[in-house]
Amino acid sequence: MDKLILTAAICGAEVTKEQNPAVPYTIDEIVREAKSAYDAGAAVIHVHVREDDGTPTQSKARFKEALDAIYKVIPDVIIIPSTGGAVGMTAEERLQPTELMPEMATLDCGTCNFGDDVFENTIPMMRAFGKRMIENKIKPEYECFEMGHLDTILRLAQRGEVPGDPMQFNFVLGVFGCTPATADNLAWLVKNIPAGSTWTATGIGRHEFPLAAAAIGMGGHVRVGFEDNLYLSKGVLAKSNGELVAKAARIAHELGREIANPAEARQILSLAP
Ligand code: KMH
Ligand code: ZN
Repeated sequence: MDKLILTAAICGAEVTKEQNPAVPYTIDEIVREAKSAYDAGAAVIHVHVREDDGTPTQSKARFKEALDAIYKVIPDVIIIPSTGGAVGMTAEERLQPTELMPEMATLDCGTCNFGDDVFENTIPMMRAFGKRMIENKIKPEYECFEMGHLDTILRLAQRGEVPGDPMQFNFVLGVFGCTPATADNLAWLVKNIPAGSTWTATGIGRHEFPLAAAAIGMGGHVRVGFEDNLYLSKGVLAKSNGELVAKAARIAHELGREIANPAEARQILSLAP
């Protein structure tokens, strides 16, 4: 079994300081949270950015500021900027961070309900995102919120419309309106990915750690962080992303799975060293 890649989704676009005061908005706060996650064992940071007042933005300038500031403190970390942004943003808006030529970026694999909202990812949008990532040599992290998203993205990959093998999937399970976070659903998804692919599991809310434990046992990788869950345990807010990463690392330790450092994670993900 490969070493375990821990990803921290430190910020997201939807969670607020009202829900947990440690949610980062400013560049300094984003760096603080990235560093806490890295120190606890995260090799990968999934980044969204906000205005200082918390408003989500996909501004290229704001992403550049955040990425530069993170790399200054933790130069070897792998950063996966979001092209999902926040519900309601246009494709052009969402694509801005790809102009910075990151080594990876998320690519969302289909339209779905997202709580009371609809997260729009039409097939023409996915083609446009895939084309941009092929042109800019960015490895996508394919985010699947629904079972059908996997088939959609595999068909686009077969046609060469999005980057192909080796593919990295992130199965985000438990969003209200999408596929539930069960081990059964995760197993079905994993069974249907091409040989040689890598995958990460993300459980939303109280499902974060049970799904992480399943993924650790199955040989997959794990994402935790404020984007997905604000609590360390029932009723106890996490003080930092680092606390959430440390908990995932403890579970891995108990299950005998070693944690990958960024260089090892780059190798597992077939990224340039
Ligand atoms: N904010 C969600 C609507 C991504 O980063 O690619 C979408 C999202 C996905 O967070
Ligand atoms: Zn995201």
